[in-house]
Order: sequence, then structure tokens, then C-alpha cells
Amino acid sequence: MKFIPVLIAGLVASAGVMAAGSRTATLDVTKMDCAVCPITVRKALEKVPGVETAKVDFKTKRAVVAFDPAKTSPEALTRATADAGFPSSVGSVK
Ligand SMILES: [Cu+2]
Repeated sequence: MKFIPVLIAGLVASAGVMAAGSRTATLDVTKMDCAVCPITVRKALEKVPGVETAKVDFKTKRAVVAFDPAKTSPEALTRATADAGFPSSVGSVK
């Protein structure tokens, strides 16, 4: 049964590709100045095709966005917040 390790290696490799499908961008949204602002920012982010989840924290002034890199980009995310009145910059992408 020589082929089984090859099969397992193949499965592990394809699982790795699936995990890499989604990325997480952290955006700095400095202009938020009240508790309603994060809701506006979150709604703007959730409207972007390819965004899976968006969490916006008022205290840290950060948005953490999970997205599909095949459908959108960190640049499109910052554009969406800017269009909603909140310019942002990309802190990190994982
Ligand atoms: Cu506000």
C-alpha cells in the first residue's frame, strides 16, 4: 500500500489551500468619534463583495475584516470606509 502516504499528503496540501482562501485585514479607522461610527464603518465594509466578516472596535479604532482575496482587496476595504466618511489605512494583512 505505497500510495496511501501520497494520498494523505495530497489531502493535507488541499486543506492548506482552503485555509489560505480567506485573509484578515486590520484597518486603522482614526476618525471614529462616537459609538455610532463603528456601526457605519461595519455596514460599509459588509457591503463590499468578498467581505466575510467585519468587526469594528471603537476603543482601539480598528476594523478587523475577514475577506476573500479572490473577490476584494485591502485597498477596496479602505476605499469603502473612506466612501462612508471614515478614511482608513491598512495596519496588517494576514
Ligand atoms: Cu460617530
